[in-house]
Amino acid sequence: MDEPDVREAAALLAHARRVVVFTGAGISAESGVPTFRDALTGLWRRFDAQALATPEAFRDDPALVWGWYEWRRSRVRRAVPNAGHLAVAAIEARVPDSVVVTQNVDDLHERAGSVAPLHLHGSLFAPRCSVCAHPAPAPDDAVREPGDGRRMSPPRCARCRALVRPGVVWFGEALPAGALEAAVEAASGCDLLITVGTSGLVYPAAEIPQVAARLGARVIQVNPERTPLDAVADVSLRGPAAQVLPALVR
Ligand code: BJW
Ligand code: ZN
Repeated sequence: MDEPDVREAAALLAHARRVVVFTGAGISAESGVPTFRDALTGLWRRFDAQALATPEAFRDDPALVWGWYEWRRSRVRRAVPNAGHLAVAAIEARVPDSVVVTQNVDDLHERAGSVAPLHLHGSLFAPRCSVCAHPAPAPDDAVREPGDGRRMSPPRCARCRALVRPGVVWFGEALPAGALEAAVEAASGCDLLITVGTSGLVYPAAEIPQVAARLGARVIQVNPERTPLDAVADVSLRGPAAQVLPALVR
């Protein structure tokens, strides 16, 4: 991480009035939650996205899909927010007009103190009916905890008896309209967007930093690797979020 770049980014933040923090799996990596596309540890390197993260996968093998998400949920339950999540909450506290937009399905922003982050890809903690969308309680971890890849039958809807599904957004599904609209509106009106720990490959979420840049906001990127979002970033801080973000709010 280059010191002049950190100073430039800290100055951009100090002068910003309306801030959007846009996060992806990388911000939770240092909490032990695996990302999707990292070379060695990414979930999509070990698991087949088509067989786990599509509506067709759930239709064809609901127990495989439910068991995999229960395994992911149990891992997140054991994880704790890191210094990156805490720094995001500190930015929110410092800049009254700020919005956290996350692609993550974990709850680490909330547990770090962020108020109502917008979850573009849903949540591991909000299962719902696959037919009538009635919300279902997240199962009690103490009762059943699946291992890596263990199949598990999903519960049934209390209202219509159809299968309950994970409350996440799978490939080919629409994003929650309210969250997406609020995110686009925040990105359109901000003067600074900080993108953290995302590969910027998944659409329409990856539009959010692009919308901000197009409408004149400055963009800071925090990521150890280059991404397609380098093209819209004014400053790219190439380091892990839990080291870089605290340096911006010191
Ligand atoms: C660190 C770090 C550290 C590491 N500190 N950084 C072309 C072809 C085929 C399909 C499409 C296409 N164009 C568009 C599509 C559609 C598709 C899509 O975008 N596909 C692309 C992959 C090509 N999009 C969709 O299907 C979306 N829906 C849609 O388009 O609907 C249309 C529609 C409209 C109306 C009606 C109906 C339909 C939905 C996308 C849903 C994405 N879902 C997932 C899974 C969620 C559930 C689950 O968790 O299982 O969301 S996929 C996965 O990717 C997850 C993430 O939120 C998302 C983004 O990943 P993210 O967060 O960027 O993670 P990584 O792993 O990619 O990157 C991590 C980064 O962190 C890396 O850069 C590291 O370097 C960095 N890092 N350590 C900081 N310590
Ligand atoms: Zn139902």
